[in-house]
Amino acid sequence: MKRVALTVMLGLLASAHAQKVQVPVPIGVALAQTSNTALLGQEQVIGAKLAEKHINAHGGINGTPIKLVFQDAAGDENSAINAFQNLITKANVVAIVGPTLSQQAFAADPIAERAKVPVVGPSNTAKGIPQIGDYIARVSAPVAVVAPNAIKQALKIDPKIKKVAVLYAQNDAFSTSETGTFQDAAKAQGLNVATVQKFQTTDTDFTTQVTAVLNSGADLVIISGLAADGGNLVKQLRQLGYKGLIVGGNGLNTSNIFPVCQQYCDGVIIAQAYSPAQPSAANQLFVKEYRAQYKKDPPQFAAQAYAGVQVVADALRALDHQKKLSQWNLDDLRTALNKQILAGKYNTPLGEVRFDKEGEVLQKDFYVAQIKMQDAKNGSFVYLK
Ligand code: 1QQ
Repeated sequence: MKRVALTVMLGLLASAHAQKVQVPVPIGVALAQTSNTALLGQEQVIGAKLAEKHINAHGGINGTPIKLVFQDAAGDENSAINAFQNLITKANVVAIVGPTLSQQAFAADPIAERAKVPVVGPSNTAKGIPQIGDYIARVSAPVAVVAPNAIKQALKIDPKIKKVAVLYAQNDAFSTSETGTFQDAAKAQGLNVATVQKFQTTDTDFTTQVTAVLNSGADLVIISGLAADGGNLVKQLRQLGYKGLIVGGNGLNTSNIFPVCQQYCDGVIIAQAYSPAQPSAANQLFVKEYRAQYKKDPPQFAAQAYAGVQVVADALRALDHQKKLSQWNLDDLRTALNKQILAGKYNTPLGEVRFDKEGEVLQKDFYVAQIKMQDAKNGSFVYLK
């Protein structure tokens, strides 16, 4: 009797370690589906789902379909940690695409690192993300590479700009990282940083900061925050009389800010790591499929989430060629998948993408867009030359 019980127990222990890879192949997606951060996350969910549909319509992983397992990571650290834990231990995913914010990545990515589960960050742009661990890569180019392009464009539009007011959300890791880049880039362009103002991503009243901006005599305002706070800040800057150009960072990079700043969104300049005009076949297919469903061009966050899922699927396909996925045990596959992700080259909507040995994305083309509002509701991102 005792021996039977022991054998059963040992068997259970062994099976936990020799877990097979499920079919369809589960890929975790931990994005902001609720909270204010969903203004950014919604577009990512759309991109990830389009990738799943496209991949499975084209034979999946050499005939085996993938299945995205969504866990809402909302906008805070604990929700992201819970989402990661569920995906890793309950859903037995082979990899995770997420979370939405760098602030969340610094909290949740170490969980995946310890469990040896590869993470592909779809929108984490703060400095230091790939360095969280060996299993952490990102398809979202860092602020240092993307953000300075917006300042160059602002100077092209108005070469007389001299004084800059910089504002940032001090409770958000991405915003503090991006403002550092913006301030360095402004100085490198010979601009005078007249004032630096802080706020919280939860703030709704920016009277103090806007007053300081107006008093500084700045002729360029640069904002690093998220969508709701950033949108409100743009609106209040205009309502209180600021007339100069505004550069918004990546946290404002969504048409979901239109209902927040309405007609006052007009003219905001935002650097882009994606363009619908990127000429690769992979992108033109993505644009076609996105337009068919949403009747407009895909935004950056959708393209990056699509690329994140695609990277995982392409890497799985390469491994499946070596040994059918159903023959792997899960732990071994996760480790091999991480290596393969870093080794591969991917034709994505972002263009050709590779990774350096730390998991930093290597991507060629960057862009700048400017918001054009037709009225208080309808607008678009117009790409600048
Ligand atoms: C980050 C970001 C966000 C603004 C993306 C949604 O770039 O947190 O790193």
